[in-house]
Amino acid sequence: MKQRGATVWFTGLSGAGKTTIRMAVEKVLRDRGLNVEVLDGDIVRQYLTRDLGFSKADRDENIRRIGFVSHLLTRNGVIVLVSAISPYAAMRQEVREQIGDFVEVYANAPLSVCESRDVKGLYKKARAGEIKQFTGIDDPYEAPTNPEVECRTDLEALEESAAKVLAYLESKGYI
Ligand code: GGZ
Repeated sequence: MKQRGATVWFTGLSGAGKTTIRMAVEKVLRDRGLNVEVLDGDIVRQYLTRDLGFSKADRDENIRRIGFVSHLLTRNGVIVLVSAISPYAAMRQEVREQIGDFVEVYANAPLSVCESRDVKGLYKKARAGEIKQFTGIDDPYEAPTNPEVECRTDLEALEESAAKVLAYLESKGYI
């Protein structure tokens, strides 16, 4: 039987754990032999959306392109794992409607925690004014109000977060 596709869309602040959970989920899905593809914001921005910056218009365009590719893959039976800050609720809604089989995962950690992790030193630069329009510092993040899965990455272990996502996908028959 042909695999049923879905897009699992990880949204959240920089450093909230989107990519980390995505990688844990990805490993399980690949181990099960499923068709998986990954669209990760910082990689996509080196290729598909290389021309874009971080204004609202550019972020919207970034999400629109990621959404379009996700739509094509999803309808061909791929499990697509997207991680992008995707700060605007209206754009997330737009891609949700386009894709249909859409699972929103909110990687939720307080800004103070994301900032203290500061894996790439970007928050420090944003606070120093060296990076402008940094999400959570001087640019908005509209938190999901009704995500399919919410992972409190400051409170729960990575395994717990990944298990929640997998359990949801199983409950819907995607995997
Ligand atoms: C937010 C920025 C910015 C600004 C560079 N604001 O944690 P990271 O480093 O690896 O991931 C972030 C990535 C954000 O790209 P997205 O495509 O996910 O953003 S959006 O969905 O809003 O289009 C961060 C880095 O790029 N980065 N400048 N100003 N994050």
